[in-house]
Amino acid sequence: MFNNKEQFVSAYKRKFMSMLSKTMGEATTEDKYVVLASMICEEMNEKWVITNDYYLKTGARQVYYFSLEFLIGKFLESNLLYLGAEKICREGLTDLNINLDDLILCEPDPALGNGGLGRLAACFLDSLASMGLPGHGCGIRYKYGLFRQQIVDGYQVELPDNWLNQRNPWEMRKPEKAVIVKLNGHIRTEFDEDGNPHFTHEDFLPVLAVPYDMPVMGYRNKTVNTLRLWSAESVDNSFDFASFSRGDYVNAVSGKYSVEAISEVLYPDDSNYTNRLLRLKQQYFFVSAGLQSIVRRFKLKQHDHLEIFPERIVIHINDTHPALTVPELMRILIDDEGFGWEEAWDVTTRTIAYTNHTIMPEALETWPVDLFWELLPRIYMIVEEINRRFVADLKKRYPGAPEKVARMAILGDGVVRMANLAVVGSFSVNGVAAVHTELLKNVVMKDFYDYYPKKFNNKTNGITHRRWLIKANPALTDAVTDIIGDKWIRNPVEMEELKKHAGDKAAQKTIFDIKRAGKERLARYISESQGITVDPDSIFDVQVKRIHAYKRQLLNAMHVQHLYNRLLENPNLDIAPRTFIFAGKAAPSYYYAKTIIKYINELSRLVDSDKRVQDKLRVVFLENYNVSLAEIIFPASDISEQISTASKEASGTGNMKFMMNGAVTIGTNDGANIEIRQLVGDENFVLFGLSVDEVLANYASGGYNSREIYQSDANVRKILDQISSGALFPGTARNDFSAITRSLLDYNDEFFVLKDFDSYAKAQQKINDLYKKKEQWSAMSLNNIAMSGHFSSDNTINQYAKN
Ligand code: 26Q
Repeated sequence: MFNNKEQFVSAYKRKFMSMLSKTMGEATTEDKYVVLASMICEEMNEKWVITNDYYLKTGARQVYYFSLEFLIGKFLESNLLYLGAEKICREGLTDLNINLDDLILCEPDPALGNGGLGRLAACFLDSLASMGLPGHGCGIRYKYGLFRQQIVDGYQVELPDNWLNQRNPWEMRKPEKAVIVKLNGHIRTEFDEDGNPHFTHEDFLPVLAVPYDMPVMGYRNKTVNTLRLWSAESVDNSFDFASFSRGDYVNAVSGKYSVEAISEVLYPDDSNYTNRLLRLKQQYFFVSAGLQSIVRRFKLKQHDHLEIFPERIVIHINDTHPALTVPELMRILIDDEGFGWEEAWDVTTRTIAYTNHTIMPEALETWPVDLFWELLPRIYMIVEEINRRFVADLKKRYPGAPEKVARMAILGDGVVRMANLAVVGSFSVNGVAAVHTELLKNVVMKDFYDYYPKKFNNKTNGITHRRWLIKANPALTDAVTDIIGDKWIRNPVEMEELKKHAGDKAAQKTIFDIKRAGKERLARYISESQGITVDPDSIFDVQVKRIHAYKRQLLNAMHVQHLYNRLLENPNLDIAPRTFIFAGKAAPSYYYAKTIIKYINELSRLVDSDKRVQDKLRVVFLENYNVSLAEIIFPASDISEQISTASKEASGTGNMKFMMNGAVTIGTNDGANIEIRQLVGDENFVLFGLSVDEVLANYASGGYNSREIYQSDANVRKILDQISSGALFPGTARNDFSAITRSLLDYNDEFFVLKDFDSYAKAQQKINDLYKKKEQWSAMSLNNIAMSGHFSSDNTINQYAKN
């Protein structure tokens, strides 16, 4: 469409006129952004159509990634990059007196996910498209994404994320592809002459599911895949005319709102399961809509032989949130397509693959039977039958072990166990890092592993090097290409070549200077957005992720307080100046996590206002961590804090983004940290803390008493006493931090913060010493970058595809 600047300028002017009835002078930045974005969409549309057509013709097996979350990040800049059109656009816009960066900034960042699980889905879509593979996303078009976080007086305050109040040029509404999802009501069973049952769903609440398609562009190739997000609308004729004519307008319209509430807002909890009816509605809503549209398209475009469905379609479920895929596909095959049970079960269990993302048993999803049954009467019947048959098989296999059978059942204790449903109904179950998969097999899902050993497998997570390196860090991208050529862009494992240059002084200097420039950029952002000055010559020590007890932001913060204490005791203490950077959101109902945020902010205030330590210590809590902010943070980080209690973090993916941008990890032997350390070697990773086995042994024996550490470790005692007396934090109510001290002392420190404290402090001391040797540090940094290609999500996707 535009091969040069002049063509672009005239196309832009034309598009501007056809979209907006204003002059350029009257246009807002947002207007100008929407015009450019629409041009990019048109550029993609042709490829989009061709891609779909191509997939149809080849009959390739298509994967649909079902996920309640897609944390995709902004589109404009990455689509320009992927098209290779940034230069022409930037220059053309300059001629029109428009600054491309302003347009990029004004795009809202779609926050349709909470954290790791949602961002993983986005990385996978990026890899699928960039590798030219037929893979699409299916989810919900939330009107409100994850809340925006503000910090007021040190506390987190949540604001709505109304990302659709601007026009969204990246989506295409497809009303002709809408489907009906049925909720509530009851099931009438009739028998035909042969005695076969037929089920009719009566008096249900119809919900219209309308798809909005977003193009997912591959990196400089011909592929454009689809992210299909469903929006809930009331069916036109559900408007209650009877109430309306009685003059009860409000009642007539309120039914509409209760239906539309389904796609209103993303639940802001990650891992802490809440049994909210609306959440279950969301799950069924998008699963049913997605499956109906896939089956419909399959019948229409491909074959009427649904028996070969599994040869052409894989449905991948992102955790148990879409586990209703199992009974819903059964329902469609049996009730709508006339399949018998065995046939339908065979098709279903060859179609679905399940990824587990969490180890903590208390976080496994369950739904109370009464609530489930009332909302989804037909689905409940099917779950009951799946359970009945499964339990019968179990009893045959384990005649003398009723407890085992009861544990493995899908229904029990008055709830539906979604993980059990997902395992039974899928052909593959995977964990997201080697250690996580081992824990699934040997601890959390041991019974199932014994029963279905072949189903279980590992797929270590990955991140797209296109967004997290090429887009986020163009300077480093160019440097890598200068040093080893550009083959790594298509085949990221080839970044390993960099290792040969880790000892090279010139390469070390380049890396150091690029990092320094990244830190300046972040420093500028911090000063502009929060009015805080930080020194880009200090070490940037960064922990950014959701706030959680098991992720142990507390350990990091307590260590900062420890450094503060040491500096007061010895003002000449020889430490390299450090800026501790934190960011992350707490679930709104997670009181403990919110307390941690307040504590970090009070530490920040303490350190900031104390002249004695100002040159050496800084603490910043950055507001509203999201994908866009992450893209600025990773290139600016020296140290990556990956300090979860061993065994708790399934994988982690931030750890990989830091590594790819040259940060050195201080971390526990947990999740993918273990694989990072194996790849880069001991000397390029700073390890501390209990191992998985030690943690598990401690839990098993109750062998750890946190009060003993409090008694025996003077450093720890001092920190905790300062926290509970409130002496250091005059701006804080005295009991503000009691949740912290109680968890550590009264509840025996479930996450081993005190137990690991000493080991952590020593590891931090080691980092301090290493950083002073500038060249050695840069060599470590280079080694980390070199091995990071192994964590490209392209590799993960390759393994999924192979299996
Ligand atoms: C469930 C029910 C009700 C409300 C919310 C939820 C819910 C929502 C999100 C439960 C869990 C999540 C998200 C979990 C998550 O992000 N897990 C992370 O997944 C990453 C990708 O695999 C891993 O790297 C992380 O280790 C894991 O914590």
